[in-house]
Amino acid sequence: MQEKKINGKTLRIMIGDITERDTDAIVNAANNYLKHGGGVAGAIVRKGGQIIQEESDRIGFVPTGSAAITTAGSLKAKYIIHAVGPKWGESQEEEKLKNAVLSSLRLANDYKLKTISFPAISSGIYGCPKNMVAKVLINTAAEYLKNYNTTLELIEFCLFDEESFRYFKEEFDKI
Ligand code: AR6
Repeated sequence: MQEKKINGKTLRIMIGDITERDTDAIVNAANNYLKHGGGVAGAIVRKGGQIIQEESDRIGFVPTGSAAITTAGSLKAKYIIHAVGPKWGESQEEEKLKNAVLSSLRLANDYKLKTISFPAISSGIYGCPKNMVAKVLINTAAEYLKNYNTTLELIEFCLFDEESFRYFKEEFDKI
């Protein structure tokens, strides 16, 4: 685990299973229809319960680059923030990814949350290059902490594998 202070707030990178995190919110790497089948989305619903899918179904469509919020069922987190990142090859991937992160952070602030944990959105089934995802996620979070007065005290990136962690660490070290 590695941490940095930005504007008195904490930016953290770590390796772990995001479904185990006890942050106020965990972010899900969702699709436009919030149909949580595979990847981190599938793991969140399998562990947290069908209530997460039922609440998601009531929300319906979420545009790419946006986010929506549900409760977290039986997970330790209080909320799931469902962020929709781009699929690699659909155009303007970096901008959409940045917007998905910013939408998630704004939702967390609206709900007055203090802690949030993100996975490497779009870098699994959606096929975006891990170095691009690391750069956009780390820089968006760092700029947000620097420039906005937010209720958030901790933004964490919970990476599933060593390779993803290395890409995030490379960007984290540049901050
Ligand atoms: N904890 C942390 N990270 C995880 C976990 C976990 N438990 N499980 C996987 N990852 P993906 P996407 C990592 O495919 O690319 C779903 O079907 C994984 O190693 O979950 O945005 C959705 O419903 C990778 O680095 O999300 C969408 O249809 C990262 O999480 C689609 O996949 C993201 O991988 C979204 O694809």
